[in-house]
Amino acid sequence: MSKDSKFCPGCGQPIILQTLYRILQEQKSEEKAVLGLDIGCALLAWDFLPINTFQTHHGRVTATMVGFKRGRPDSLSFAYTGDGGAYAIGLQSLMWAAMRNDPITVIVANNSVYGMTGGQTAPTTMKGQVTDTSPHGGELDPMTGPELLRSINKKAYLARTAVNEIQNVKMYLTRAIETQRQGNFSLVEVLSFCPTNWRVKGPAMIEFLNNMKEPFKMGEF
Ligand SMILES: Cc1ncc(C[n+]2csc(CCOP(=O)(O)OP(=O)(O)O)c2C)c(N)n1
Ligand code: SF4
Ligand SMILES: [Mg+2]
Repeated sequence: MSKDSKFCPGCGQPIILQTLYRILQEQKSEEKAVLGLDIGCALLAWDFLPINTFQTHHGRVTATMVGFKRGRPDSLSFAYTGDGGAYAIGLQSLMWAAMRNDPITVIVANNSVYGMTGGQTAPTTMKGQVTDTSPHGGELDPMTGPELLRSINKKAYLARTAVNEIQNVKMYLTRAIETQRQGNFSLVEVLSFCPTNWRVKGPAMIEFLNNMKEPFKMGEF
């Protein structure tokens, strides 16, 4: 089904990608799908699934996949990105895609840090969360992407779940794909394990993820 993973052991991102692929298989849509990858640990998915992929620059995957969809309106266009790529450097193009109601599906793996570059503070870093660049704990409430986009697009499908709620990952991604097919914008944020940068293992990893569900509300918005 997929090639060897280049993600760290325990990373949540393969769960998201495998779930997406399973849905595409069930819908017999693998050939229509194109997966755009942001820079960040998303790039480790470049040959993970047997579907066509695009590699883009950091924060540029939404704009790239909007362009792809315009060129190939019959495709299923996915922008796969980390929280930093979506809500920091890529926020402008994400907001404009939502404002224009571009019919693509954005999937955000939210691990609350800049994972690939060593775990620095991101817009999603939680109040009190210690990172290398917030040694005394994050000072702000984290940015909540789906809630923000709701205020600028009433037709979009916007949801948040977590990699340890696999049924919802599948259900929300399915609804997001259906939304794209109907011609509207969709975004699913998935809270995802980053044991390497959280510097936790085993049960502590699950506890960390579950604690994220306090500032990041689960559900459809
Ligand atoms: C224009 C640009 N700025 C900065 C970087 C360095 N950079 C690479 S990945 C990354 C952070 C990725 O964090 P996130 O988007 O949350 O993805 P994650 O690795 O956590 O999955 C940064 C800052 C870059 N590659 N390009
Ligand atoms: S650094 Fe974190 S997000 Fe990146 S592959 Fe490793 S566990 Fe996954
Ligand atoms: Mg991240």
